[in-house]
Amino acid sequence: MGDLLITVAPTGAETTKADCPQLPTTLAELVETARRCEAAGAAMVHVHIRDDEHRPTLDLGRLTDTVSALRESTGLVVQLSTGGSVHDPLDDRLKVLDAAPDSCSLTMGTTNFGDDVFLNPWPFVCDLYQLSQERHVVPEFELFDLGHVAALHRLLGRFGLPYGGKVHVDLVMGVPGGMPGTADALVAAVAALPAETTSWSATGIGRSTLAVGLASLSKGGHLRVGMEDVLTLAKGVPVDHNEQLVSRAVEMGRLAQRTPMSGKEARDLLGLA
Ligand code: KMH
Ligand code: ZN
Repeated sequence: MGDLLITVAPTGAETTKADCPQLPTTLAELVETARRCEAAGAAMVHVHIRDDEHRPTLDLGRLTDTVSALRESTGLVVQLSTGGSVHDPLDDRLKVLDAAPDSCSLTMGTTNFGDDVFLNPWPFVCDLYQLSQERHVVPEFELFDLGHVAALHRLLGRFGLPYGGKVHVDLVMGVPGGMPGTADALVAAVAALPAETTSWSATGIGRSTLAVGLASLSKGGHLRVGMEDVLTLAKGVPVDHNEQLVSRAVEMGRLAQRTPMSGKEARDLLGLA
């Protein structure tokens, strides 16, 4: 029985193919990545897609094809990003649910994002949450800041539990503009989570990846890793394939006496039918 959820976030919307040719941006590359990451120990994939020029897109046809291809080729829980890129309009981000993924990310508030702003106004958060309930998509609440934890209390208080009855949270730490990727910040955020929370993971951006991963394991949390969040294994050592990050997460889990869960076990954890 697995007790460690490892989510892989293989692509993201921020890194260019020109800067990082090994980033999986085509559907074929994404499927190959997903298969290898599942074999290495991942149970969920957090998906951003790209167009033919490798630019971030929320094209509905491509999203739908991506969900189908990942379902055909893997047993992973397929989570589509509703965050997209900082340039995506809110309406397009709502339409992501038309692609009928198992899960969607749902960020709980606006945050400075490097030099940009990642916009998540409260009415948009409410609309997206209610849409996820209607469409039977399980949200993963993305918390970039302690204020987002408070917003999650408010959302659950107003609209009740997500589809499936489970509350799964991901702490996204170390974004320039959000909470820092430190053990202290993780402990504070976990202590403030709503009582309804049934599982939580954490990811540390860039160099905070190891500090956050180890802190998460020591607090009994789950792990998200991937090239969306970090592009090096150590200073000056680039990630060649997302599988390396998943394998490292498995190894960190092994030291903490945790066993990676399968996609099926992850479905139970997240309340997916
Ligand atoms: N690309 C970021 C602006 C999500 O996937 O929901 C937002 C993001 C969060 O990656
Ligand atoms: Zn994302």
